[in-house]
Amino acid sequence: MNAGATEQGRGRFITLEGGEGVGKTTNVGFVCAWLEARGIEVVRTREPGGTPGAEAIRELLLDPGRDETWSDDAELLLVFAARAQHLAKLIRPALERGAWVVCDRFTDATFAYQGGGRGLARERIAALERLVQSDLQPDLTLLLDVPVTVAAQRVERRGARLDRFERERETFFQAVRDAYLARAAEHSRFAVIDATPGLERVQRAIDACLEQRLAPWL
Ligand code: T5A
Repeated sequence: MNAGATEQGRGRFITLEGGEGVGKTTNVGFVCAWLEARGIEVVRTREPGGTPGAEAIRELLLDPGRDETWSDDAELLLVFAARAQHLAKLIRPALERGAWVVCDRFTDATFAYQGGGRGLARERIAALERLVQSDLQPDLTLLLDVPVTVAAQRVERRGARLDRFERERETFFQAVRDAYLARAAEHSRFAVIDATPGLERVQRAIDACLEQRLAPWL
């Protein structure tokens, strides 16, 4: 059995969440290195995406240059189509062989963006969550929380072409942040990390959180 696999042989599922530019991608690497240093096999992945088919759906979702805009329902279904493929081809097989999966965004992003941002009813999202995931949920979710103005400055400083979501208004990002914080208050698997300070301080906070929250499984 891999180091870190549970008695039943299943690995653990860790997700990183937060709005645009809060530092998820940067810190997914930190979490993977933290686990690998403890001898754990880690699969690093992201949503939307993670498999060739799901990455193709990601392109459809993020491309700002399309003539035809997605309806809110079409966007929701595309997100879950990508997730169904990702779960079937990558996440579930990895967990079943005892690897740990570290994923940049998962279904909490759907509740935050399609629910909070677009205003879709939570029950509609929850129905698709049940259909696609059954009872699979992350074991730990790190929510990187940053005021929307600070996150916007980071995205701007990075200087890359803005995707379809990054072109939304500030009220959209505020609604996304509020939805994430509300969700974190409801589910004990969340740890909220203040990601406003410099990277070194943020990673010290993540390190302390992983030490505490993963101790029972290591
Ligand atoms: N989406 C996704 C939905 O609508 N529904 C869903 O269900 C799912 C799964 C995906 C988009 O899809 C939407 C949400 C998203 O809009 P994405 O590219 O995966 O897009 O997500 P983004 O948030 O756009 O990813 P980014 O790469 O822009 O942001 P990250 O990953 O949070 O930030 P990162 O690590 O790239 O850092 C941004 C910049 O800040 C610096 C970094 O060096 C980088 O330059 N930085 C810091 N600077 C100062 N202090 C710190 N502490 C810093 N941490 C990072």
